[in-house]
Amino acid sequence: MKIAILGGDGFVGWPTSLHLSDQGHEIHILDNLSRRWIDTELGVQSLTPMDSIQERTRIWHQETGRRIHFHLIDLARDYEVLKRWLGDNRPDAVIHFAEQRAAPYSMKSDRHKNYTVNNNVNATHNLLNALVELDLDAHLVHLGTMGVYGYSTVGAAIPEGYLPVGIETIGGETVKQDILYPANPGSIYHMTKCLDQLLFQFYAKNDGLRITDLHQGIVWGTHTEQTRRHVQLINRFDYDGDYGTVLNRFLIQAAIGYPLTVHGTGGQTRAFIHIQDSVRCIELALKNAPKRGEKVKIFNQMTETHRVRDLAELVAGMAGAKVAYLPNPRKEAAENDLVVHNEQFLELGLEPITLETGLLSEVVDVAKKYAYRVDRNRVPAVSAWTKDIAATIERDPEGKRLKSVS
Ligand code: USQ
Repeated sequence: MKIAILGGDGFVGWPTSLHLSDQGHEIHILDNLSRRWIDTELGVQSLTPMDSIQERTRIWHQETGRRIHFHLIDLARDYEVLKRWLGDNRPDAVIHFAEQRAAPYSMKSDRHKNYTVNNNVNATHNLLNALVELDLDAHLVHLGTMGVYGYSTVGAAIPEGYLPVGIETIGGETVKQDILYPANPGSIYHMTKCLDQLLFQFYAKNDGLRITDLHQGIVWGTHTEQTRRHVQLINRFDYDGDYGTVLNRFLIQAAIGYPLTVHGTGGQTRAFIHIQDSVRCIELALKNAPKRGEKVKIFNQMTETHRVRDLAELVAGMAGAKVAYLPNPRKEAAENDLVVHNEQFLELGLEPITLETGLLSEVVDVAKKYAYRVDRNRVPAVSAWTKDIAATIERDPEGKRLKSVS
């Protein structure tokens, strides 16, 4: 297949590009390199040293003889350029990762809120609009989030996208319908993924676009089979307070002797998936496209759920680290349960990699190797969800941890 990977320079986009290229597909990365610019804006860098996208693809060619093509395009702003590229190349599938993906970054300021909404919603809409205009029947696979469901505990398992409901008619009968599970975003970032869902629903219904939406949990780990092949193919690894996600942060904190930064009581339960499984799921989704005219196919792309404080205790026990319980900069339930249906990928043959000490220690080893690149001042999460929360927390003079001022 000829596959366009939008956002193919990012944390999941890059290993997906390698994985699918390895399987013989013709890969085109479309990316505006915004993630690298955001590193510059924030004054942080990936824990792992990343080469330029051109250098990465050169090394891939050197190692495998296969080419990954790179096109510098801003999907949210350059609609005509995107349309021309799609019209000239007519890919069989488009994988859409090209969105600002950090919840804390999306909550930093009014500017960051605007950027996240404009970038994410326009990128998705430009793509859908162009596919229709060009009569291009490419299968669109989108990286969505488990966060569209919210994390309130209702005592029922979360279905894969659709909730069967009975609606009472005026005549008193009950009509059954499958509706999108009620959206309940916890950040501006998560809200954009909820908006994406509506765009997909409309374009699948109105224009017959074939769309798969992957509601992914928190990705952990760093290496995949292909990124291990050469030091310059290494994946990015975010550890900072905006882009680092919880388990990877705990692992790097343990590696550098930084007390593990648990927010609040650490009672939040979240869904997780290893990066290797993430790329396998994308491959499975590609092979199982919906038919024209079918509703959007939704998968829950996660393999297990864990409570944040349990993860902290696990990592602390494994690596001999301390745990710090800090004021929570986010507005979220202090405790929640989470049960998630994920049978579709299991039935398609996914054999989940679950949390096991070997893989956890591998990340700690990577973190130890590159510990010299870590700026400890960038470890605390300081983006507050509301002005009220911002007023109750502050950084200590060394910027090393949050402390309560109330
Ligand atoms: N947390 C801590 N300490 C930390 C960092 C986070 O206790 O140092 C807590 C947060 O308060 C939150 C939970 O861990 O309760 C998860 O935070 P996270 O930063 O790991 O994940 P999140 O902000 O939800 O976003 C990440 C990705 C996003 C993806 C999402 C999947 O950045 O792109 O969509 O995970 S999900 O969480 O299932 O919505």
